[in-house]
Amino acid sequence: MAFENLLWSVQDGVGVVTVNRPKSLNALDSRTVQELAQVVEAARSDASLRALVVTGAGDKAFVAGADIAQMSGLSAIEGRRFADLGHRALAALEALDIPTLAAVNGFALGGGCELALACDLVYASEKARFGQPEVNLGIIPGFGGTQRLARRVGAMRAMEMILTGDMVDAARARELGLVLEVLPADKLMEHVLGVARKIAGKGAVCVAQAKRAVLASADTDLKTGNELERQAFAVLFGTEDAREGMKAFLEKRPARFQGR
Ligand code: CO8
Repeated sequence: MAFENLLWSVQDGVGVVTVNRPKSLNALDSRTVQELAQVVEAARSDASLRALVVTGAGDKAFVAGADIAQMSGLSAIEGRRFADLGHRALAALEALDIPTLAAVNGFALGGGCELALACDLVYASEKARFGQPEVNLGIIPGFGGTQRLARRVGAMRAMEMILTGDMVDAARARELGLVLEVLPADKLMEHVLGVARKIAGKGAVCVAQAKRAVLASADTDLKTGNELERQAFAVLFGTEDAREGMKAFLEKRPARFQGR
């Protein structure tokens, strides 16, 4: 796949998508968001892909937000369309069966913070800065930030970030629960790819079921969520991977999962 504003590579079943507009700190214009949606759709229909890593080009930014130059000319209707485009792309990213990992290598602001929030696992370099600075532009987060940030860090902490527009550094982002781990800049990608490969080596069906069940916990009552877990647990006993995983344990050898 070739794109104007993204780089795309696949190695050992792990896809890496890099937002590549370094001159504007990888800001998301509508074309870039459309291309992200295309990558997500391709990832969804490629059974050989086992994990997806999202990062930004250069050493300064992950994604510094939506492209303010493009956004400045939007009417209310066009603003709504832009928000719809972003929401669709991020919802599709979140809904992928494979794990998604954000390698936040610099500024993750506005739509960039929201892109990271739509990923399952977020790792950051020491240089990363997170923020929802939309209030400084007279707008609010429009790619799911008010919802996903509040769910991930709690409503009051999300409120502080969204109402002040202040950035938080990587260490604070980790304290808030926005980031799992902070790594030296030159170790970030290696670490994230290592985690991606580790998960890629598990059974794809149980990874997908586990991901769905955990995601459901965000907006499902406990009783419904626990029932969903029991259903998924039962379904997995019909897979070859479950036979193989338990057999391999009993035979004291590594499991060879086939994803079925
Ligand atoms: N959009 C467009 N261009 C940008 C953006 C951006 N978000 N961020 C940086 N750039 C450009 C700058 O204009 C500059 O371009 P040029 O060299 O042509 O002047 C270049 O990138 C480098 O940036 P700076 O010179 O500003 O670099 P600094 O190191 O001085 O500052 C910052 C870095 C702090 C990241 C600063 O660039 C900044 O504050 N950027 C804007 C961050 C921001 O406000 N992001 C939120 C945007 S709004 C948003 O994301 C809403 C999402 C949902 C929208 C829903 C639809 C309605």
